[in-house]
Amino acid sequence: YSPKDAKLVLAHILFAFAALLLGGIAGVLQGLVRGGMIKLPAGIGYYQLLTAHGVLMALIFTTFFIIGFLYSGMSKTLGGELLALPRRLGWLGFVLMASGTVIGTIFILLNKATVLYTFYAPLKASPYFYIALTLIVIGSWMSGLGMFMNYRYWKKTHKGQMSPLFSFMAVIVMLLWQVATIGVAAEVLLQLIPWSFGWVETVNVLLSRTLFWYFGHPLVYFWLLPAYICWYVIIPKIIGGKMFSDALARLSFILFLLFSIPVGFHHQLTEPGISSFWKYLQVVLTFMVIVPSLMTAFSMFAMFETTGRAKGAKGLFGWVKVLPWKDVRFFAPFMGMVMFIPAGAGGIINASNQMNQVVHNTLWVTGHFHLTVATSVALTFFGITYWLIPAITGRQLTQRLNKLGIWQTVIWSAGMLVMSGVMHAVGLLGSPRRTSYTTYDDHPVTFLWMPYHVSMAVGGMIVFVAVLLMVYNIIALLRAPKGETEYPIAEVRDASEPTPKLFERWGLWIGVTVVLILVAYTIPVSQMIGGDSPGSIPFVTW
Ligand code: HAS
Repeated sequence: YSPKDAKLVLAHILFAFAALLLGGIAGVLQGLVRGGMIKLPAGIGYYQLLTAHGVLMALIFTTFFIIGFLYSGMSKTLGGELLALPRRLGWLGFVLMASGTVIGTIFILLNKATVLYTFYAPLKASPYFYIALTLIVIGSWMSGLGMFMNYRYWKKTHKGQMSPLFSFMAVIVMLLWQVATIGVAAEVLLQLIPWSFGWVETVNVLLSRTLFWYFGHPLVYFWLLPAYICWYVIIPKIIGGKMFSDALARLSFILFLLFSIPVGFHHQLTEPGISSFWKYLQVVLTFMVIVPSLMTAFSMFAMFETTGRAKGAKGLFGWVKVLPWKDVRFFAPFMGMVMFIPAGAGGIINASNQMNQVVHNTLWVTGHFHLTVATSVALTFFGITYWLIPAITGRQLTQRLNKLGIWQTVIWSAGMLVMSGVMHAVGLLGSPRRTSYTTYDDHPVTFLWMPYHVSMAVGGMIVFVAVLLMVYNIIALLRAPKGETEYPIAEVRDASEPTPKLFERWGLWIGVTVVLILVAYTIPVSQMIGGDSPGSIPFVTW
């Protein structure tokens, strides 16, 4: 593996795990506060810790890990080394994002940015927190630009050839990110920074939340799709099989590009000021974005079964027996896949308007995203880390480390299962999300919820043990004996259909994406800007 590229990738991955550790500490502490089990010293607040937890885990751990992983696969599949300029852009992106993270974290720790990871108005942070976020977004754009350039060069020099699947998927992920972050950039630059500096007195809350969710929903697919890259491209190789279909994989990613963005209103179904027609339209589009996940589930089952049969497995479920259960590179992402079945079902419940009225703003939603991003996605990222670090640093994933990895996966899965399961249950009993013990959980009326909150904290402590073990494993991976570890990239099954050239007509897919966004957002956003949204009071002074 190219040593220069290895440095860039490793910097991202290690930064990501440093964020995971800090975010994990904040996470377990806020869980204990919420369970009424500890009191925080030195004026530290529950919401402050919750902000640190959400920002460091959901925004920083994921973004750094994803950019590092995508760069690694581009280097591997586009000729074995990145071009000089894309690599330099990668470093520029890293420095900007890292500086933004440090500044942002300082402001959160100073209690000057206690605005939660969604940071939408009317909660107000110090302007420097928003500037820090801007640095992170601009940094990520630099990295995305680097990847697009490298990909374009490959296409130019390989006229008429289909690009390697990993790189195709990486480009979709970064395109999705590029289009989505325009929303949050507009919110931060045009609304939050001027407002927090005091240059303007009011802020259009409805518009700010809409711009946030225009970004916030594709954000969740920005987390999910790199995990899908692992499921489609890496896992078949690890289990000694082949990919089910290149065409199906590409189509599912294209559908994510089209349908991830015009769906933000499903986070705003209880929001006054958006007419039910536009909510309805975006709910329909939300159900469209479920399709590529169902295609992925089908593809995974098909890949497991064809591989199993090639190995001589018999019967309906014979393939289960021949899977490499003792290999953490498979086991961790597989646990992620299994958990994604209930996690996805929960998402479909959330998206259904009537049921959303029951679960919105309850701990059910927190349970949903701990199963999706913190279980399915995180476990897949851990599974990747176990081979990626040794593969790029020229070391071995020893049997001992593999075993520790399996333990770490089991502990993480068990803790998350307890925590998320309980969150779903107590959410249905009406327990609100993002509410500290002292806000009203200590009121006698809430006695029904308290045992659940204590169980959540216990689940959180189990997960924290897995965070510590992961950090230990990473240090051990960096010091593992020298040797070779494979960067696993699967081939496609011989019997699969050829991939239509149409799938690489980028202009077409970007064009359709833009049209869908315009259809879903133009009229409601113009109503918000004009101040004539149905039933809303859009201008609030805070
Ligand atoms: Fe979600 C809220 C709807 C997926 C994350 N979601 C959130 C929030 C986050 C989040 C962070 O419609 C909270 C935001 C906040 O702070 O307010 N979500 C959905 C839907 C899906 C979905 C329809 N969400 C995700 C993913 C996330 C994520 C993925 C992170 C990575 N979500 C919502 C809605 C809300 C929401 C509403 C707002 C709620 C509210 O009121 O506030 C879908 O994409 C899900 C589709 C998934 C599937 C599952 C396919 C299964 C597969 C696994 C196959 C397994 C195999 C192994 C092969 C249909 C691919 C099997 C082997 C065996 C042996 C069994």
